[in-house]
Formats: sequence, structure tokens, C-alpha cells
Amino acid sequence: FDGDGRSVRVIGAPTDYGQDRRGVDMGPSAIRYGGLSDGLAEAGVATEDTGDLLVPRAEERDPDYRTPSEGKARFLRETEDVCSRLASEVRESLADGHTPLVLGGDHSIAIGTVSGAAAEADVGAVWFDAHGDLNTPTTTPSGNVHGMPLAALLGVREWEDVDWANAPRLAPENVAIVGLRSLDDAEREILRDSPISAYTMSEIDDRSLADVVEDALAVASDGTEGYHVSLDLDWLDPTIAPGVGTPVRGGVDYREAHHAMEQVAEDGGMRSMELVEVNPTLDQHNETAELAVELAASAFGKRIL
Ligand code: EXY
Ligand code: MN
Ligand code: MN
Ligand code: MN
Repeated sequence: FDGDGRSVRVIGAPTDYGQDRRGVDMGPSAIRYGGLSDGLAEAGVATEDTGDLLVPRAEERDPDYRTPSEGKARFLRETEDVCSRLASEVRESLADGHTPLVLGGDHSIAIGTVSGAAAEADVGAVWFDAHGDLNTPTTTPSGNVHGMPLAALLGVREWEDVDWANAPRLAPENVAIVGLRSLDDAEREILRDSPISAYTMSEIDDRSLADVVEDALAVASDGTEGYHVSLDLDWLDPTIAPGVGTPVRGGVDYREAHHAMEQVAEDGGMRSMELVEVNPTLDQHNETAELAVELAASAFGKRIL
């Protein structure tokens, strides 16, 4: 198996609106310097890079944003602007026959990526993350939109007064979260009443990551035309991916992460991918960005033999 004749279009979305540790806006550069084009070439895919979306500097903007029901979502206006442009780029890439690979930026950009990916097809999603990203402007403990994108994409109730964010793009039956180890109470409640498949680290310890990923890919494929892979680098253990804003101990290790991405490649159902939360100011020698590159290469079909 190699790239399977795929052509990948890289789109940078250098935001840091969605959280409070500056520097994640340098993620796209760090990932490119980390060897992205060589990594994708090794995977056997053709690649074109459209560069980065223009993202206004946070300092020039007013972060305060209240939803009509007094919910809090910092920089939501700016996030909407970036996400709507990103959605168009992703949609166009797919229409042109390319697989979009979006480089973040913080995880709020997933609202744009998935909106574009789901614009003309029913898609599932596999969310590789330490976190649930299921908060809403009313439940959020932080006001940070990077903790909310999955709820927005599912149309979870309290997002309902934010029109652009709340048109449901994903059916909960086709969403799998893999690697969970940090959840707020409100997110737990959403998961309790929802058909989302949520795989915690503890379940991964019991069953093996390979086993869980097999189920997750089946969930995301069931009745859909393929799925989006959202890879938050804080999914990994912070010892191998220190360059993230919200690290949580007890994550996935190097070898099992690669194997999971190899399963994605073998499965063949991935329609779009994003790499988010790489923050080079918190990293050591760009190793988190380099790991992001290696994992993307594996997901696109890089093999040793
Ligand atoms: N649950 C916390 C919050 O909503 O503020 C932390 C979220 C971190 C989200 C990271 C990107 O995955
Ligand atoms: Mn082209
Ligand atoms: Mn996330
Ligand atoms: Mn996370």
C-alpha cells in the first residue's frame, strides 16, 4: 500500500484565538519545517501547499464575546471569520479531488475544517484527543473555543444561539473520540446521553489502542461516505509531544500512535485530516511538529516495507 494515488492539499490555519497560551499560531510553520513535504512524499502522495489563511493578530482584536444567552466564547467573531474561509478552502479541495490536510492553529479551526468536509457529503469523524472538546459557551470553564468545537459540530443545544456554528455537521452515531483522559462535568453529561463513541485511555489500556481504533474507524464509516481525522497533538503523552498548550499525562505512546495512523491508511476511508494544537514556543527542538509530520505520513500510507 502506498499513497493510493491520493493528492493532498495542505492548508495552513495559523490561529491562536481558541486558547490562552500564545504561539500555537506558529504551528503551520513548525509543521512545515518539521519536514511535511518530505514526509508526504515518503507516503507516496502528491502534495500541493496553498500556504496559510490570513489570520488577524489577536492583539488587534477584542476577545470579549457573549452569546445572546450570556455564554462566553473568546474571539468567537474572529473564529467565525477564519472558519468560514477555511470551510470554503476545504470544500473546494475536495471538489477538486484533493484530500485536504489542515494545519492548525488551535482546535477551534475544526469547526471550519469539518464544515467544509461535510458540506457535500455525509461524513463521520475520529477525534484523537485527550479532551472531549464538548463544551459550549454556557458550560465552558475557560471561555476558550478550542474546548468546544466538537459540540458546535454536533449542534449541541447551548450552541443554538450562534447560528453559524450550530448547524449540525456530524451525526453523533458517527463520531468516535479516542484517547480521552480529561473531561469537564458538563462534557460527561453530554457523553452520557449521546450515541457518541468515547474511548478513554483506561479502555485503551484494557483493550489495546489497535482494537479501539478498529472500532472507531467502523463507527465513523458506518453509513457515511468516509470520515475526517482530527488529530490533536495533546492526544499523545506529553513526554513525546511537549509542544502543546493543554498537556495531560498518561497519553498514547510513540509506537501505538503510529500503528493507529497505519490503521487509518489501511482502512482507506479518510477524506480529510487536520493537525492541531502544535505550539512551537512550548516545544523542545520542534519534536512535536516532527511527530505530527510522522503521524500524518503514516495516515497517508507511509510504510517501512
Ligand atoms: N475542557 C477545558 C476547557 O474547555 O477549557 C480544556 C479544553 C482543552 C481542549 C484541547 C484542545 O483539546
Ligand atoms: Mn490541483
Ligand atoms: Mn482538542
Ligand atoms: Mn486536546
